[in-house]
Amino acid sequence: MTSEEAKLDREFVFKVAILGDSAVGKTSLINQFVEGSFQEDYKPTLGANIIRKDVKLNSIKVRLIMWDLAGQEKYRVVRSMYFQGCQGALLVYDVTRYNTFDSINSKWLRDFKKYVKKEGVYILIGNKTDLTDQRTVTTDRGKEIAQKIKASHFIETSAKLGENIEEAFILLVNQILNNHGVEI
Ligand code: G3D
Ligand code: MG
Repeated sequence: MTSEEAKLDREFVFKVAILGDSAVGKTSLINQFVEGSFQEDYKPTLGANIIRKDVKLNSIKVRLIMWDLAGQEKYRVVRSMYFQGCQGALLVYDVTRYNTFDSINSKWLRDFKKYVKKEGVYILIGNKTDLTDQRTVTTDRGKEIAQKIKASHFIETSAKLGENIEEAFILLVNQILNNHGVEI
C-alpha cells in the first residue's frame, strides 16, 4: 500500500458530549443529526442512550459516539463515565431562555474542563432559532460569549427545522481532527 492509499483509509473514533440545561434541545439535535427527523413529543431520555453515527470528511472516516443523558447527570459516577474519553463537546443553550445561556459558562463548560483533563475542544450552539418571537439571546451576545469562553466556533441551529445541524457536528469533528494534527 502506498502512503497515499494509507491516507485514504484513515479512521477515527471520537466520543463527544452534548451539554446544556434540560430542554435546550440536546436529544432533538442528536435525532435530527442521526435520523434527519424531529419528534414533537420526544420522551425525556431515561438513563443513557448511546448513539453512533459515521461521517466522512473527504477521505477521512469518523465514527462519532454520542451519549445522550437525562435525569441522572447529578450522579457523579454517571458524569465521570459520560465524560470519560470525550474529545469534544457541543455546548447548547436555548435562544429563548437566557438562564440556559448563563449556565454554559457557569456550569457546563466548568464541568467539561473538570472531567476532560486532556485538551478537549468545544463549540457553542444557540438552538431554537425558529422561535423568533420568543428569542431573548441575540446572535451578537452568543458570538461574544463564544469568544470569551474560547469556543472553537459559534453556530445557531433549529433542531425543529433541521437548520445548521449537520454543520454544527461537522465543525466539531473538524476541530477535533485539527486538534489531533490531522489535515482534511
Ligand atoms: P433536551 O434533550 O436538551 O432536554 P429536547 O431537549 O430535545 O428533549 O427538547 C426539549 C423541547 O424543546 C421539546 O419540546 C422539543 O421538541 C423542543 N425543541 C428542541 N429543539 C427545538 C427547536 O429547534 N425549535 C423548537 N421550536 N423546539 C425545539 P417538548 O414540547 O416536547 O418538551
Ligand atoms: Mg434529552
